[in-house]
Amino acid sequence: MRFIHTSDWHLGQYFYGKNRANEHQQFLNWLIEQVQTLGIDAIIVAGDIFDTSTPPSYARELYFDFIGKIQQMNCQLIILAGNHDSVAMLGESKSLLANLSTRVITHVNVADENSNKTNEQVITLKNSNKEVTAVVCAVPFIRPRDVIASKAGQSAQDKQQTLQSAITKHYSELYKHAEQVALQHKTHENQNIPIIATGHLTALGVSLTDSKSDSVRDIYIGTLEAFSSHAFPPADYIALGHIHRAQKVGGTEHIRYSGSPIPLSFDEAKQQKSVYLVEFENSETPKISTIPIPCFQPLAMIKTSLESLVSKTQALIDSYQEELTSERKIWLDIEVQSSGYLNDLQQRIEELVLEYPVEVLLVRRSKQDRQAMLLSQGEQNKNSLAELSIEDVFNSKLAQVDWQDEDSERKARLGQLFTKIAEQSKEELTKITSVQQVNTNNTDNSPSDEKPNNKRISDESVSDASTNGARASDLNVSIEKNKQ
Ligand SMILES: [Mn+2]
Repeated sequence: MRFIHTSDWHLGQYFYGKNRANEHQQFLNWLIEQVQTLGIDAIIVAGDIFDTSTPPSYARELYFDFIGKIQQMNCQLIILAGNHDSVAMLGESKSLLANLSTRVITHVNVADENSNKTNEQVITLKNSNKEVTAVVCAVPFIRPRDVIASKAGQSAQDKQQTLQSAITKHYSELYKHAEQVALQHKTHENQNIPIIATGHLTALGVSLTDSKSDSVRDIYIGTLEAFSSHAFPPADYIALGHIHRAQKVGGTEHIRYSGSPIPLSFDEAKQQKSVYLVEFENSETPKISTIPIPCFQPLAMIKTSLESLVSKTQALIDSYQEELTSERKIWLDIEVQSSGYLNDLQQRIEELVLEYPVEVLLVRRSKQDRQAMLLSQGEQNKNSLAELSIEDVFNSKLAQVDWQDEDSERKARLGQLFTKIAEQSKEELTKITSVQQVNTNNTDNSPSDEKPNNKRISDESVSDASTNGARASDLNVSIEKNKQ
């Protein structure tokens, strides 16, 4: 019995204005080749099949095409939902796919002693003679509400404890069930039917850099940061997903993250992506090997000053073993140091590397640069806060955040919401001012020479509002620009 463990495909990922369709297509073709050449009986995908809950059509097409091809090869497929997947979206084709040797598990069903509810998550893998060769405890991403009823007044630590025990309990019940199934299918005394478990979570022992990678979204915020690997049942292999760098967990051999097949953020650029080939012969200890996945799209990060950008780009290209062409360019994330306050930074950089087989996807200022810029802005602002519009102030607050490209929508929305609130407040203010003015006019018995004074106040507020309005629309324009 041999199966491939993979996870975190993130089909449909939108990446700084690019999509990953080409890379994903090549990966899936490659995976089909492995199934063919290595005689694979099953593939386990441990969550995050899609990048979002509403993946684009091309991503769904990749998924269904792949399933169609795999099914023709007598290979079973187990698909687990991850935290990025939508239970509803993955679930809608579940019954259809069950007819194509594909089992899709979207959410956990907490065991009810009197029902067979856990059955769905206990899956048997069979060989071509229809004999059971392994039993899988198929556990997808566990949403806390699926396993625990939240209790009011619980401290964060209590909640963490409750969730840890609820997940442990779920695994242990499934495992017991799997043991029974394995026993039932034993054809002779010495046969060992291995039990495999899956999961989509952060296990204790995963490095902080891996769990805080740009593309790994936090799960269980504030409740359970990491699941203790000792709490897993004694399965013969545990196929995990969620962390994008391939690794063994907690000093064990048999608990592993396969990692994602393609780098999903620039901080994963240097990782050799792979899948695991897990083989059970007649022993309970599997033989595990790493199958490296070819790089379908090179990504790189360059930290540089504007002056050494060209030489660093050249060095990067020189270090590149494979052929780069106008079709095959390196996607770049450039972090610029000491670039002053250039507004046209992105444009300058693009002009500098125009001749090279690279494509600049992301330009960032170094942290020190951003801080220095804010400091000097702060100095200027100290003297002139009175001259700033509220939009200027909000804008400088936005500038303090290290926005990634995928945040651009959020940033734009924040800007829009702020503008809306600001407009509303200004309207309120104008109303109050005019009411005050009317009141003053009505009750005012003062000589007429003081009237212009009132008028002056009201004019000021009107002209202020229009100036601010103009600046607010500037803000929108600059946000729109950032969106590109
Ligand atoms: Mn993921």
